[in-house]
Amino acid sequence: CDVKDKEIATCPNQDIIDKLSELMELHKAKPGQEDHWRAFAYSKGVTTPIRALKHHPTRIKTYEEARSIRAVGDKTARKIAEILETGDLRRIGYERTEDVQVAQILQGIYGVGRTTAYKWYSAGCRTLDDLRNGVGGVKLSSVQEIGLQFYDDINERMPRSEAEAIFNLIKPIALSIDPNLFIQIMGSFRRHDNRYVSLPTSLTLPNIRGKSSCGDIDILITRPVDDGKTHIGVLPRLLEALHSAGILTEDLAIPDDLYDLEATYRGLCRLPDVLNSKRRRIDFLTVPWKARGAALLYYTGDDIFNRAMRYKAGAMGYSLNQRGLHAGIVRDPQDRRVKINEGELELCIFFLRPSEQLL
Ligand code: DCP
Ligand code: MG
Ligand code: MN
Repeated sequence: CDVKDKEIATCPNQDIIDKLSELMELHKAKPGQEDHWRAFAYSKGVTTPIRALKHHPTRIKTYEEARSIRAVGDKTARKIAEILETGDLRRIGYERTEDVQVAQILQGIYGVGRTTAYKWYSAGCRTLDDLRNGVGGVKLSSVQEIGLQFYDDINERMPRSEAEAIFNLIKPIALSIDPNLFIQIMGSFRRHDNRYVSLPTSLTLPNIRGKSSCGDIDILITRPVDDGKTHIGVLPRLLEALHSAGILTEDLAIPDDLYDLEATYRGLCRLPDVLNSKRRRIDFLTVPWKARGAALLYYTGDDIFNRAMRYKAGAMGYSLNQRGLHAGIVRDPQDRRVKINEGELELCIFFLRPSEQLL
């Protein structure tokens, strides 16, 4: 169903996916330090089956049938059987306590994590209006204030067409600052190009992407270095120009060093010439030219695809991250997780379309 968003309604196991996802979201919102790990382990144990279910072509009818899907273990299959028999999952009712429900709402505020949400709950806050009214003497940071003000906008995904329209305004402004820039949308918007690589079947599904809706706009900026110049200095000028054009509206996270080759900016933007256009989340990432392939791969995602790719690279003796694919890494024999050297950058251009390789 994930292949194209519009197919979601026609997925034969959507009711099962909905219940399992609801339980997963409740686990994510749960309090406590040890529970943090539990939620993490749980989300790994359950997102894979959910994914597998999304791509299962027929209606599942029995426990055995659920169990026959490779990613579905005994626990998940038992939950599926319960949903099939009763149309419900009792665990959801047990987990959906008031504190978890409130924490879910509060964590929808940009800049509010689990710890803050439960602290505010303990202080007596139950609703967004409680926060606005200063219940419990709670003080919000300036970023959280923005998150509260634009709560609905930020929690809504934008149509793909809107992400594209915003990018089409930004690109010429960036190129007017430096015509040699390399600027691309990444994230769920972009499609991976897997023409040059053969992947195991388990890795081909998220490899598609190019989703019909986007949670935010992820923009990569870099610049070829053959003329001895870099993109350093472009980001601060671009941010200023976009604020002046009414495209950027609020800053959420400005990098400590705007003049670094590698920087991340997070903010809100909107279509300036559309009446009452919504605030949309936007991220800018600048990376060194040689890291552009690895950066495009990583920031196109999704995160589960990245985890699988990193694992695959590791098993082949490489190390993959958003900066590149590294070879010849020497690891501590006592603890294989510890790297003694960083290795050489083996491959820097991969998963790039020809149109993305050339300007
Ligand atoms: N990413 C990752 N691990 C994280 C966060 C991000 O691997 N913890 C990578 C994979 C994501 C990409 O960065 O696909 C972009 O992050 P986003 O949070 O913007 O996620 P998406 O663009 O995939 O989805 P959305 O449409 O919700 O923005
Ligand atoms: Mg994104
Ligand atoms: Mn993002």
